[in-house]
Amino acid sequence: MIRFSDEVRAALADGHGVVALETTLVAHGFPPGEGVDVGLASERAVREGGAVPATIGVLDGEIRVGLAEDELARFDASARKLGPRDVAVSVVQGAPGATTVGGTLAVCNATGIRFMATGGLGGVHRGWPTPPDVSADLQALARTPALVVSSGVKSLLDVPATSELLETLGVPVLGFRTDTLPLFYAAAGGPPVSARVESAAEAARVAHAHWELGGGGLLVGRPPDESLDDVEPLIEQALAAAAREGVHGQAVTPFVLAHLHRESGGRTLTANRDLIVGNARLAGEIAAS
Ligand code: PSU
Ligand code: MN
Repeated sequence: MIRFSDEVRAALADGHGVVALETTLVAHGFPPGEGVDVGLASERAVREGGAVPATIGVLDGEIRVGLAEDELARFDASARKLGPRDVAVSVVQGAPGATTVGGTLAVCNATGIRFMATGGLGGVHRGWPTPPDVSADLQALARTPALVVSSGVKSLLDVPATSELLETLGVPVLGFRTDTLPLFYAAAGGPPVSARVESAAEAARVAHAHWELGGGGLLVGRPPDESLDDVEPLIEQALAAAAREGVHGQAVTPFVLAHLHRESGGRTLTANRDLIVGNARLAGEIAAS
């Protein structure tokens, strides 16, 4: 049911650092074709960090851990979005499936991969409990002994509420050279992290100690290198447009991202790509140490 690339299998057997990468952002986070470039750039960044990338998704009824370029290109907008509960169904029914952070972590749990990188974690949606939408990413992170590097949580969420829930779930939230959780596009202004770390090696030591104690997942928040501080009004505009047009559930994120990319003249698109690649590099460094 699970098929590893030769490289990932060898890396896991040798105890070499391996960093899992998701396919939902490849399939649904960028305009057609661009997601694949972001995925490939992330893989290169993990290698630059000193680790082996393992991009994860479901193809032809198998969970694939480590994908070739032509396989990665099959994750387009027609792929199903797979949260933790959807992976088994996608395998049995043979439908191509792009794993979210939570879906990817479910595969990490099954395969012993301890590190992952992404753009933004899912979490508590604004206005909770209407809609009563809390991403399965949070529970998957709480129960999986893996460290996820992100630039905080998705920009369209209720970030303080998500931060509270991460505390409830016992997930350490480490700020990478910052005291606050990055707000995805913006570096500053988020809720406080539970601890600050100054280096990849320090993050790795904290993760190791947390797992020795029987702990599960950890989040490392890395601020974007270039902070975009004027996106919040566009996010509110995009969410209002989504509500007006009856867009809900899984369709909200792609709708909002497309709106931001359009209304910002492409600035959020560049920022999104850069932060994902930067997070992959840092995850590679942490995995390597
Ligand atoms: N952040 C982005 N773009 C995305 C996602 C996050 O900027 O496409 C994806 C990730 O795969 C994340 C998922 O795991 O959205 C969460 O979706 P939901 O809220 O439906 O659980
Ligand atoms: Mn959701």
